[in-house]
Amino acid sequence: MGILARLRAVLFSNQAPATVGLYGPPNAGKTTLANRIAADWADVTVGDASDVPHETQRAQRADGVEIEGDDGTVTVDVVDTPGVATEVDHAAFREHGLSEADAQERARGATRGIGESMRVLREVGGVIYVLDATIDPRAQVNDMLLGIADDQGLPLVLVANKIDHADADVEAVVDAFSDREVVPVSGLTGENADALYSAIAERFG
Ligand SMILES: Nc1nc2c(ncn2[C@@H]2O[C@H](COP(=O)(O)OP(=O)(O)OP(=O)(O)O)[C@@H](O)[C@H]2O)c(=O)[nH]1
Ligand SMILES: [Mg+2]
Repeated sequence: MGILARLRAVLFSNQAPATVGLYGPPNAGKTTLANRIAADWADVTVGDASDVPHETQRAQRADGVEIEGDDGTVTVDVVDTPGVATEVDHAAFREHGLSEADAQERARGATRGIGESMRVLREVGGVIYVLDATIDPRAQVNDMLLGIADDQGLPLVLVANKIDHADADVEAVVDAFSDREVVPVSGLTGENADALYSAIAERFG
């Protein structure tokens, strides 16, 4: 740790940790990534992941997670949030084998979850924005959420997730958000997690 970082750590050691929210569209891998961060640094689990979208329907958290990067350490409260979508189509859940009643219920929970994510966005001190690098990043929901985060002046780490996947196209994410630094990772395998931890420590420290 450099001398400034050490001085800052001593001066602000009693300060409450920043709350950092994982945000993004459904199925981007937020919970998987939150679990990896929490397992690597706090030996805890945050929540359940699923290939059925809108699995997370309430914000869930791991508090006081101390994360070490190349140039410093930061302690953050990590909040995994429900995936945000501009539309919730209950019929899509039927394609995952859910009954009509279960699909309706999941759609209601997903919609409540989006409301919860938007409420929590007003309370966080920083955002880890998670994109699935296997799908086109130019979606309305990304512009909407990134715009709100920018308007609030929130420090943000933009993640291109699922780089272990054969269909991952990190360049498409870099092209779509050329004014931002993109951190490619795999929450599933942990590939490039060190770069993410350095970005977190730098951005939220
Ligand atoms: N190949 C690959 N799959 C991943 C990765 N991260 C997550 N997944 C898969 O993507 C699916 C969605 O993962 P979740 O972690 O539940 O995604 P989420 O963003 O929390 O989804 P919601 O809670 O629905 O918003 C699951 O099938 C995960 O196993 C990754 O880095 N690589
Ligand atoms: Mg989730």
